[in-house]
Amino acid sequence: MEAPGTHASDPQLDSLPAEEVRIGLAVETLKRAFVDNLFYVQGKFPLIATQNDFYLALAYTVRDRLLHHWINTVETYLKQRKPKIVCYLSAEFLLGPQLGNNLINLGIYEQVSRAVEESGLNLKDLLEQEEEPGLGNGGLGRLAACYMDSLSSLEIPAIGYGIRYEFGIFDQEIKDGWQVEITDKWLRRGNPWELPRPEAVVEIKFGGYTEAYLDDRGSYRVRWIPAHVVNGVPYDTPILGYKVHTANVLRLWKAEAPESFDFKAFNLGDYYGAVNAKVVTENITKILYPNDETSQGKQLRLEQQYFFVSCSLQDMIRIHLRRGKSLEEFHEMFAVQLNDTHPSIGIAELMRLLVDEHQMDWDAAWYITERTFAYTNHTLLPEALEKWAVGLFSSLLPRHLEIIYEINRRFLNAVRLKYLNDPSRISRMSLIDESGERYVRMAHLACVGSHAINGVAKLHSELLTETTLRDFFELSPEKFLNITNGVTPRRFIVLSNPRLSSLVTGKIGEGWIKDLETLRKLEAFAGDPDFRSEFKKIKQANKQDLAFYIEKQTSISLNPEMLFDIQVKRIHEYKRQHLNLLHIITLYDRIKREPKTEIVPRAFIFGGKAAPGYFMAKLIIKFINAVGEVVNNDADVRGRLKVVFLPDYNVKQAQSIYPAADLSEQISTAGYEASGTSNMKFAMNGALTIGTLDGANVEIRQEAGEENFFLFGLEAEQVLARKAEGYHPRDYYDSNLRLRAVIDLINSGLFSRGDSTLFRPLVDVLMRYDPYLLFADYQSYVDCQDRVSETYLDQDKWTKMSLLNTARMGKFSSDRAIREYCRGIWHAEPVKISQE
Ligand code: NBG
Repeated sequence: MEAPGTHASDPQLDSLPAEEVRIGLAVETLKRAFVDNLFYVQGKFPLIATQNDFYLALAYTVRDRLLHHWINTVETYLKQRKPKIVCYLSAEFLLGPQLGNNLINLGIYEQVSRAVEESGLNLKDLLEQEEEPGLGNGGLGRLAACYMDSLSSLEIPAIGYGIRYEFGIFDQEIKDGWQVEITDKWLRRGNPWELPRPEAVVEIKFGGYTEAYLDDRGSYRVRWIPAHVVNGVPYDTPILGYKVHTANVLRLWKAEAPESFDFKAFNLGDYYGAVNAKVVTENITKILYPNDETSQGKQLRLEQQYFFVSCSLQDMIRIHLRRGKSLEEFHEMFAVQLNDTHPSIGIAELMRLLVDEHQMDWDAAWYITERTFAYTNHTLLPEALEKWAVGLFSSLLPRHLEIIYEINRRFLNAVRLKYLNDPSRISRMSLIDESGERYVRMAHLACVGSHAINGVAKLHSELLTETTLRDFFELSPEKFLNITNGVTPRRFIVLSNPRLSSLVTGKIGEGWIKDLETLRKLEAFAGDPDFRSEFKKIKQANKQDLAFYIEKQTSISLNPEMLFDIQVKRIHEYKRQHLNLLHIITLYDRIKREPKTEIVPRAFIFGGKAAPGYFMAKLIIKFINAVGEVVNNDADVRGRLKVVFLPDYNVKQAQSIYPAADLSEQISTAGYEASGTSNMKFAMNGALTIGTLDGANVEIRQEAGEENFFLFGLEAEQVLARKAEGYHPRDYYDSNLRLRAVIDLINSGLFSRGDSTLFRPLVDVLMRYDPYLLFADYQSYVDCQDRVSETYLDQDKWTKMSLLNTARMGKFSSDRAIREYCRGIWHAEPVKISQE
């Protein structure tokens, strides 16, 4: 590699004003800034710099260009005392790599690429260096990140509040077909995108007890005497909107032990004790819980939730008072969105801050609290609904428990007034579950303390009002609404699929990037064979790239002519990766019975992490790899089927997977997937969907047109009916020869080197209970897959369908979703940030 030629003393550039080096966007200026940063920030010069040094130098160069937007933004919000600020509270923000996205949003991808090239380096290589902040599990955390992008792009004043986990979601390795979890040390080499703000530290209390007292005016008050105190230090990451001057902030909190904390122990000679206490305190923000859609009631998790929520609310109050406002107006200046129940303790915390710390009356405080919060529900799965044992709650947050009891007392009185003589409703709706050991029900707290409650896709929102939150819907139907999820086209089309982006922009201009509905204009070209052939070439090129990457990672080679059939998402029984496997084994069985049979060559690509404690999910990963080992190496198959498990699925990988997919697997049992968001990203990039009528699939199919979607399986209502009438999976095994053959092959040990017990747990669950109705949907799925293969034979038809999918996915931009939140819940308006 050639080393960059210039550094701080290039005579040609010496005349640049200092400020210009920090903000200028010309290629020459960027080159100068790049070497400057290498020298002054990294303390390196080109000859001894590593690729990572170059990456960091470039990241700082880009950050410089973000900073003045950011400072202008903050200044504008502070000066104009008016604009309402949206605060998005989320325990997870799955940001993905920052550099590429910032280049896109700044509109300087091309210049920077040239500047880097002229410095003898390659931008792609530098982008590869970035460790992504994996501060989320899956869809919920990624949604929060997409929403931050849209908030800034739409120029809505916003702050994202969350946790700065030292270790994000684990890295996944595969050993002998099994998942192995490796600590994600994403901060190891520094994080150039964040700025610590130690001056904005806040104090968070834990444990202890409460005591009543009379204040100066003789009023009854409560004071919380904590057992210990933790400091919350904010780390800020600027989130720039697409080609606007708005840069909102993502403020993530880190727990630190207060200085004074260890003094006493230290003076007594207990050096170890003093340091240990510090370690324990700082554990709060050490690690992200790697469970998706389950809640375990672990103390540290409640500590994390309370910690970041209290930090954030105290921060909001500080900002509010600094803007010269009174607390009575708090709800007019802040809209706080609860991303699932994880931050719902905020309702009790805001009450505590207003009543205990700011001496407000209960009723006035409640009025403000209810109008401040809104709650998004992301799941109907009962195992995901958070509840905390009352004992744990009271030892950690004694004052909050009192407040929750008081909220509950008043709430249940209102329920009693409305529904006379309905005690079972009272116990169903109570914030406290008293059916056995007593628990605080966080979803109930969220419903009672919010003025708006939304689900994340039409079907999901309907099911919420009919099942999980039915009582709350009956009590206050006006609170409920649907806001279907969306994803950002900046990251998931412009950055991920540059070939498609330039084809589209060449045809219809670049307006689609900010107004995705204009992709509809592409429909006019669906009949144009030249355009179709361009479109198809792009898919092929993307498939070639992915095949190259897969071969590097797994040594499995894929022919890009094969149908790329992809399922990437967390591994979960309800998502039914194993239904996909049953289909693969069905095809394999066909070939083995009749090796000459005609078959459309397919590459089945899987990716996704399993929660470390979720045995079935881990067994599914092993199963995928085991089937791959047999199928990929069987001479009869002649390479026509390939099965790949791509380890360590994350945002970076996702960006090269979506553009290369022919077929998107969205095959959850109807009624179980709240929305899904990968379904949107695949379809935007021209993948056809095979799916059930679940989550947002319903709306994707509506938009794409029924004829451009492969539908199979029972509908949500039928699933419930089938369960109610008594479901017997074994009947399907007995009556369906193909299914039986598949199950028998698994049981024979064919995929487990003769060990007929390895996959028993999976098969047993299917044969006995099959809670996610794989057997009931099996035939419909296989038949539908046959239609997929047949359609793929007609490449021209396939390309047309694919193109129409891209053209019709405008609805699923996160910009649309954010506009709906602004209009329907937050009542927030855009604020223009000027360049200066
Ligand atoms: C997930 C749902 C997905 C949905 C995302 C984002 C949780 C609790 N829920 O279907 O399973 O797309 O949230 O809304 O992670």
